Amino acid sequence: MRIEAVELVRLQLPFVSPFRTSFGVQTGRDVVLVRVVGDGVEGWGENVAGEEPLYSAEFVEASVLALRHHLVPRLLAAGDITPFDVARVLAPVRGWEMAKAAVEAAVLDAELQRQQVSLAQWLGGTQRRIPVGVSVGLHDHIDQTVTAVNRYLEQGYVRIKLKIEPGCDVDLVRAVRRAIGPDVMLQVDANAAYTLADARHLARLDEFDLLLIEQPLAEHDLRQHAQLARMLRTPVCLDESITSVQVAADALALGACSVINIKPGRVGGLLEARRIHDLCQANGVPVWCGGMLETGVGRAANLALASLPGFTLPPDLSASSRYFAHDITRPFELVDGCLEVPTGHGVGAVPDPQMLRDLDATVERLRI
Ligand code: NPG
Repeated sequence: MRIEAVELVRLQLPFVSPFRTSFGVQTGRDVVLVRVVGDGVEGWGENVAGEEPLYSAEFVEASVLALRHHLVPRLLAAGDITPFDVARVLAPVRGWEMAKAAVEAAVLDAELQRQQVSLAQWLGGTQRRIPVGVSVGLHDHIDQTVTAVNRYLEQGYVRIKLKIEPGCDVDLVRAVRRAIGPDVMLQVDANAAYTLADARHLARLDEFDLLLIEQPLAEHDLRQHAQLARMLRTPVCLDESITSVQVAADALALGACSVINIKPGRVGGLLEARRIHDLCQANGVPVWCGGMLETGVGRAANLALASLPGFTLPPDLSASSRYFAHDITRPFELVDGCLEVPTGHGVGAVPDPQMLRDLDATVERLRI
């Protein structure tokens, strides 16, 4: 298809409650959506960059510049393209995986509207309903985390992920494990907050039968993750470190992890995400779909990805109401602990124009 115009749609969406991780507190999202128009169809993609460069180097303000000055002009100049061409067209620009992923998702959405097929079907998804997990942020007191965890379990979530940081780990996990019993799936996420010197301390988590510990060390510490993995019984999962299928292959070869969290935004798009899935599936490595506090636009695309057969662990894909009083798309709702994979053409979730107006979304239109 030929992309005739691209819009950058920007809006502020507050959270129902603040979300705290080892790298900071977030009270809402500064959302950038990419809308592409061409061949009589439109497509939407979500840029998941955060407001500050704390999770990774990419952040919203800068990724808008990358989109406006470097990525969108290349897309508009590319002529007739398929979704497979997007990554190649954008490759000369280094970095900006989240911005690139938003562009690719928007082109995929538009192309699949044209082909009248859903993203899940096109990707090769096999699951229609996905049992989902929830990510629980840090609180000031352990009791508050336990209360939040109990509330999420009552709502039906099948797996709990606890954010941890130095000073808020072993006692927290012990209290939560005691409260929920031995059978509920439980995992922790450090967001790169530890060093290898903490290895003996982190080994104290082994007794709580965790599914995994996610990203204990810094992004580039693959060799040190391999050393740590040998010292823990808890499986090590990587998130921030895995920025491409090539890094995934290196990490597995080094023994840096035995599980991978796949996020399309972190790896530059849904197609690279699927390559990581395929690599892991071929090597018997379990994967799960991570989340970046997406609106319905990104959530729908993640659900399609998470419907692929190798996604054997529950994703960080909660109901829209976990984060937002009003999502910008139709809300995703939990039914018996599951979210339904969208079946509409393309990504299967479109922003509601009235919601965009109510939120004073700004629209910047770029064309050749
Ligand atoms: O449910 O979408 C969700 C959020 C899941 O905890 C979650 N995401 O490190 O995986 C993470 C974390 C995150 C949040 C990362 C915000 C970056 C920004």
